[in-house]
Amino acid sequence: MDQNRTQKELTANLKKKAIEEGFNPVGIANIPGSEKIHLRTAALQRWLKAGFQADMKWMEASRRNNIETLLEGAKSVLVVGLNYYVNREQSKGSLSIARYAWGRDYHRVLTKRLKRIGQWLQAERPNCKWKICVDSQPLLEKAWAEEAGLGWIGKNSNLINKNQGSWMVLGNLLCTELLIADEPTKPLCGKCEECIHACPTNAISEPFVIDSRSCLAYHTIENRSQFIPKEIQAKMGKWIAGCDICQDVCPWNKKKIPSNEDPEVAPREWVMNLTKSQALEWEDTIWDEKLQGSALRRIKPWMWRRNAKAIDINQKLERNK
Ligand code: B12
Ligand code: SF4
Ligand code: SF4
Repeated sequence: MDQNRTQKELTANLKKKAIEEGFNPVGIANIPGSEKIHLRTAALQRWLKAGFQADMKWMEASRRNNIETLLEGAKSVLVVGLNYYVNREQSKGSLSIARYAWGRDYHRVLTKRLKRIGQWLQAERPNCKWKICVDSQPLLEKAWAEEAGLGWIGKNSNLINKNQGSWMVLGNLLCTELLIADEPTKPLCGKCEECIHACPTNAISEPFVIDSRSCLAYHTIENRSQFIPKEIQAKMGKWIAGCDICQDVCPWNKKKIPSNEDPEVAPREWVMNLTKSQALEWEDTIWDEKLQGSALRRIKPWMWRRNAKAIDINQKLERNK
């Protein structure tokens, strides 16, 4: 069989495997990537120079500029999306928790499934090396997802898929096999600027660019200081963990998005019904139990109490003009 045909079959079967693992969309990009990857890497440099990483020092790792530093001889990357949208809402009195964290920790879910795919690939191509990257590795995941045709980077800076909106987390399987790449996706935001106007803190400083120093997701999840700045507190609304406002308003998320019935994305009941008094009163041991196997574990018990204290439950969120 000729080489092209075998690579075509391998690529098709690899994607089929990924779909069987519950991923959708899935796509392939070749390394080192197109001109767009250079533009996105330059955008990262501008972002860092402006100080938009706030205290996330790990964003400055120089390896983030070059995917080849993550796996020697890497030639391709399989990029996968896991749709975390479920057709449910939190109860009325609950504090707000971002959807990506309602179910089981996505780092674990994606890593476990990508590992099975990597093992399958290795059985097909015994000389092939592979590496899994989910969130915490220094990789520009959205830029590679765009390159692999999963969707486009919206003005709210999230990756959006035509059929699934932006309610998906991303994972990557780098490998030394040269696979057949997909076409990058064209951007479809058009003239819309809903997300920019809806952000209560003006954190979308210009289209596609998030200033973490103003972002509620940064302050509730990543900020390790004892207090949340007063000007942010005044705009928190009920957000205790993450923020979904710039996704909630996006027209691509208002279409009928398939509700994922996968038990690993099913919401935990406490997440749907968390009151301010519970968040303040739960001891560390209770938090520890609630946060087992959850991405919300990144928010330490003292941070939950800090965030809850900062929330005025009667506050109404205002849109930026
Ligand atoms: C740091 C980080 C954060 C920071 C900074 C956010 C940010 N936008 O950078 C904080 C803590 C604020 C954060 C928040 C959230 N995050 Co986050 N985060 C990351 C992380 C670790 C790195 C992102 C990064 O590289 N930022 C650096 C800057 C330079 O990149 P950027 O803003 O994305 O800029 C790109 C584009 O804007 C584009 N660009 C720049 N200029 C231009 C111009 C044009 C014309 C175009 C088209 C594009 C473009 O190029 C840039 C480089 O790729 C990734 C995981 C990873 N390893 O990639 C997850 C990740 C981006 N986060 C994710 C999620 C789910 C979230 C939240 C939705 C969680 C929540 N609900 O609270 C929010 C969303 C907030 C928002 N509007 O972005 C998902 C996004 C999935 C998706 N569908 O896109 C990721 C991919 C994690 C994962 N593995 O699934 N996050
Ligand atoms: S996550 Fe919230 S605070 Fe951050 S950019 Fe989006 S709307 Fe603004
Ligand atoms: S709200 Fe509009 S501008 Fe923002 S990401 Fe969605 S389509 Fe793009």
